[in-house]
Amino acid sequence: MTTHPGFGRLLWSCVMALLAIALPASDAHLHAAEKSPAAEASSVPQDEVTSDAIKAWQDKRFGMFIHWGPVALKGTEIGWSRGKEVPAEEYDQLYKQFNPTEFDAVAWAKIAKAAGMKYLVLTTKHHDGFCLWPSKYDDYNISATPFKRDVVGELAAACRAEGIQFCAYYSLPDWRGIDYPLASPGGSVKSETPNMPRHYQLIKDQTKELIDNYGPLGLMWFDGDWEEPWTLEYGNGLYDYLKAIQPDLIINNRVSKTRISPEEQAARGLHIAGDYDTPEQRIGGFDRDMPWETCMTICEQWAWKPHDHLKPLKQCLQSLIQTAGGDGNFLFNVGPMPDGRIEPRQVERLEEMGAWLAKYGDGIYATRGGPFMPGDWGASTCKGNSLYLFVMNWPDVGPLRLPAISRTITASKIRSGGQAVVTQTRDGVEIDVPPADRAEIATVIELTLDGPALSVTPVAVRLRSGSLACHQQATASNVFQNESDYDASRAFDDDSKTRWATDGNVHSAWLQVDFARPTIISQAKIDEPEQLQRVEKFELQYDDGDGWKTFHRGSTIGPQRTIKFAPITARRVRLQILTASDGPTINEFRLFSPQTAATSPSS
Ligand code: FHN
Repeated sequence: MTTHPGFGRLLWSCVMALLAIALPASDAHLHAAEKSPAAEASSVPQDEVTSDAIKAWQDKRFGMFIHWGPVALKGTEIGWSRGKEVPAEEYDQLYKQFNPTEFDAVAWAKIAKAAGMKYLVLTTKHHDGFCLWPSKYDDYNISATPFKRDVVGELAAACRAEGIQFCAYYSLPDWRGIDYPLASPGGSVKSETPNMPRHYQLIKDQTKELIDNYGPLGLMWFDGDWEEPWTLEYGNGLYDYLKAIQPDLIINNRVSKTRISPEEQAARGLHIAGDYDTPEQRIGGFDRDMPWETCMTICEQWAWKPHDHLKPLKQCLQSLIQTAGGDGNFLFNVGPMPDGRIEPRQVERLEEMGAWLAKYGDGIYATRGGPFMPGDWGASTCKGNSLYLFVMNWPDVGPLRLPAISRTITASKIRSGGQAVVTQTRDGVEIDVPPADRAEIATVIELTLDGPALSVTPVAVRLRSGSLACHQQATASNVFQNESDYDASRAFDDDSKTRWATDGNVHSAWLQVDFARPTIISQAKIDEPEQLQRVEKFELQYDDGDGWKTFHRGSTIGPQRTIKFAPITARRVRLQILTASDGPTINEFRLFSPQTAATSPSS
């Protein structure tokens, strides 16, 4: 390569600029959006084409995300490590060493298929500007590497052969760009030759090139909309431009401007283009109206990182189940290595997910979320007259109690082995499974209703623990910055996602509950966050009106600690933390009567 890759594009930009001057305005945009034959031929309204495509995509439920590029040679984050862990000049030369000789597109497609993934999104171009295909609009691409082969083309073909829908991720920012105004995350470094209109034209040219050469694509996954140079007008215009080229192309909301609040959008009467929402590294909220997809990394980093933390199978599958239960798709990311292989341990994790889906995938694919909304308890999905329950946590005592539903349960079966007793009354649905039959990842129970399960109104599920302390008056010696989000009541709300917390450098504290009347208890269950275990020595004390008396002494607590003791009668009970390594914090402090304790599964 005799010229710096960017030089070619600079030259092209100058040529284009001259043409724009020389040609009448009508021809200035040589790639202006012509009505594609598909669009011309289609008599079906665009909205209908889009909604049919989205329905088919939602049925797929589970996809593979791939973040890959020359940065794999450094094992640092794609885009974001440029100019940080890796000096920009060095980062931009990595392509000269990029030679993933082990790259095997068929193997990647087969790995996705074995995992139960039905579509695949590849970072064809990330924020660093490198293109994994031989783009004629930018010579900073795969053909300039020793590897030379068209990664996008090979993977698109392999996906089609395996029945996996091929999709493209494309970054709107190009921090290496000649024309894109920002040359680093957030723009602390600026381009010396900014020209956003020309960059916008490059985006249109390259996305059309991806569709023309590798399409029809399942979806375009745009990213980077949050940066200032990208405007709502650019985004909405790009959406319309691409829909005219491929009407059934699904386009995510990051094509436009996602970080304008709904209130501002309404106040300004803004239209934000995009066919679905994209919550990232978190499970989206239950929503059957706006299609959405959670994207999440199987490790911690999007691009490959040596010895990165790999998520446990339970977390991987429960994230998928909770997402489907919320009516969302789950796009799960792998970062291939510099030699072109996907890390064997990541492949193994995906195979384990595929094995689970082989058994229970009928409760995930082509389902809709609900009607029992996801929560601590688990999640549910529905399809036809079937309602699938994925129970992940059980009450401390007694059966799982679900709210009443409008349809009648005509049959039930436990899919994950063992016995289940399902009882429906006008007050609700009780699910009783012996502790020995409760599955580690999710106990799967299929209910058959007397009509379409989708017709049942979605309802939230509160996992009631049976704790006598639940929602009783709570106080504490210290609360983190006196914030109500962390006050004493959070340890008595039956919600393990909230917690009581104290200020930093607090090394002793108490957490107290007042039953308002003398109450008999014989078991406590204390849940200290696994990642925040700070208690080193504690006591359980009760006040029967005659001062505080200690009835249990311990050292560490940890997650889901169960403590049994001879029945005591008390009006107030407290956890007296005598020593802690730092500000103690407790998710839940539950107290049970001898009756409920007798049936509580041993934890
Ligand atoms: O900056 C990117 C990031 O590198 C990654 O591609 C994720 C994937 O959704 N999107 C952006 C961060 O929101």
